[in-house]
Amino acid sequence: MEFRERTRTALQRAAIRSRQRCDAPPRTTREDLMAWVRAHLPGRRLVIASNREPYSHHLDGEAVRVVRSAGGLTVALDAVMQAMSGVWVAHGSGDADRDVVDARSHVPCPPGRSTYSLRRIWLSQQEHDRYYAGFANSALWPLCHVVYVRPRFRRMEFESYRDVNQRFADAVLDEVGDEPAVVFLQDYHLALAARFIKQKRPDVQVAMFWHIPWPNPEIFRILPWRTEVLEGMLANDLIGFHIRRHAINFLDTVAESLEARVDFERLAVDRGNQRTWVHSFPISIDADEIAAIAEQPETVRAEARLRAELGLEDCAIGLGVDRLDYTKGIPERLDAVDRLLETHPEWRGRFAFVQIGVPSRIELREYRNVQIQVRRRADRITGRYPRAGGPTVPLIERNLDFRELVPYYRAANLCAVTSLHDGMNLVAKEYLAASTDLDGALVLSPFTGAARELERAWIASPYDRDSLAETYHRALSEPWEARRRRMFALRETVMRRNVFDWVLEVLDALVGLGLKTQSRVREPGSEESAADAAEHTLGPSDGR
Ligand code: GDG
Repeated sequence: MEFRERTRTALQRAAIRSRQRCDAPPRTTREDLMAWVRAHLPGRRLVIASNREPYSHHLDGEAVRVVRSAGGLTVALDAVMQAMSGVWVAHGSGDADRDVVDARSHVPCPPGRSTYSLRRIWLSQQEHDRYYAGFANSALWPLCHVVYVRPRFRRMEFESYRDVNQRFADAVLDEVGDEPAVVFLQDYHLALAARFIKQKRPDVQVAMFWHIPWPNPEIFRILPWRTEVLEGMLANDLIGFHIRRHAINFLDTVAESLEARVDFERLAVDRGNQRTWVHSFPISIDADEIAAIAEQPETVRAEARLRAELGLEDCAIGLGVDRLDYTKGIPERLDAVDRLLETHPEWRGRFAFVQIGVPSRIELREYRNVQIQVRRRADRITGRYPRAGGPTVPLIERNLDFRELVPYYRAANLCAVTSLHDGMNLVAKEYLAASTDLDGALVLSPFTGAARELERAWIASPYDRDSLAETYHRALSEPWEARRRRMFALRETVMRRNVFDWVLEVLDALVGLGLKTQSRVREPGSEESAADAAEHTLGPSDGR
């Protein structure tokens, strides 16, 4: 490219960047969220529970190293906890986790600042195998994702899941004491916890967010313990899903499985004494932070370095970033790369597809199979369509630090998110946030929650190899002006609503809906015992 042309493009891109920053309406900042929490939840304990801990401790020779769990969700919840000085209950999974806790398994967080407490739950290997690898990831995960991996239902795994949920609930109750409290449960690992919490403390407000899809009732019906799982979930005051379709699927499932009044207008379930609101809150990311990282000089340098290392200087770059999970459609994505190079020889030697595949749940056979399939395809494509600079499909099979990941987002001319089914998919949003120069293209599966918001992405089904390959070609060939307009619109969506908005919306709904819901449970310690209250909660519908 000529010098003048390059300068013109650089100036144009700088202008776009500043315009996009100024035009975007104000969104919630970390400080706004902290202020909101202090103003709206005063005097209440806030307890968050999730399987994964926000910080883990690891042995590093003689020393202990703290690792912050990656991802926007942890960042946002970390900010809420800091504002509230609350307690985060999670499974202690680091090999030095036990060495740093006090007698009650507490460790102050964040490291060095100590504004809240992390309470660790200890699981034996057998509990972990049965609760986590077993019922959560071999039954609920495939059941909810509908990707034709047969769920495995084993009674002892479900029983262990129930026991571990009880342990989480006990830890939450212990932290809450006799105080008024708000509890926010994360994900499909904790479907039964709300019920155990409410049995003892019916007055505590409990919300749960289900980060993965919810299937239709026909599919959910095969779960042998469906009634117990649904009853457990309906002990929550609020259940959040990413998209309305999953909320409706959940309501349909309840309507078909239990005696309950399901209100499709208000999106709520009444059962005994309990009302559960079932709403959608699409999660997002800390887009400003990611955009800022993408613009830092060290990120720009890292991008140049990775181009040189992988021999990508004169090459269009495709990118995939995922945990190696069968729901993410990685073999399907690579098969379409193969087809692209077969049907469009002009891309041979001029296109490389970098796949970052973080090993995940490796104790399960299905996950090891994904790894094998992906490696085979990467080798096959590189063998068939070799490239002078390096492999045609470089495969990076390790967990990168987030700052190492952003240069890949920056470098990619195309990012392929081809999930067979996905609650949301944050990679799609992170790629857009990091593409500050608007020089990119997002190819997105219609089976992701993200596709509901990102309608101007290149939507293509991972089940249709030919059309996915053709979509890669069209996305890579789109003229710059059209490409820029498309990316501008997509990026605007991501910049408008961030992960702090998401947390605030969930907590605000919990507080607000609590005001709307007629109180039918008594305060603890009143005449009605906790056991009575629990019976109301679980009893048959009173026909309202
Ligand atoms: C569930 C739902 C929903 C990936 N590689 C590396 C790395 N990552 C980070 C990405 C991104 C996250 O992992 C993956 O995002 P997904 O949205 O695909 O997440 P799932 O793990 O499937 O999670 C999903 C999500 O919950 C949130 O509600 O969107 O639908 O399945 O943030 O950046 N991060 C780092 N190094 C890597 O190598 N640091």
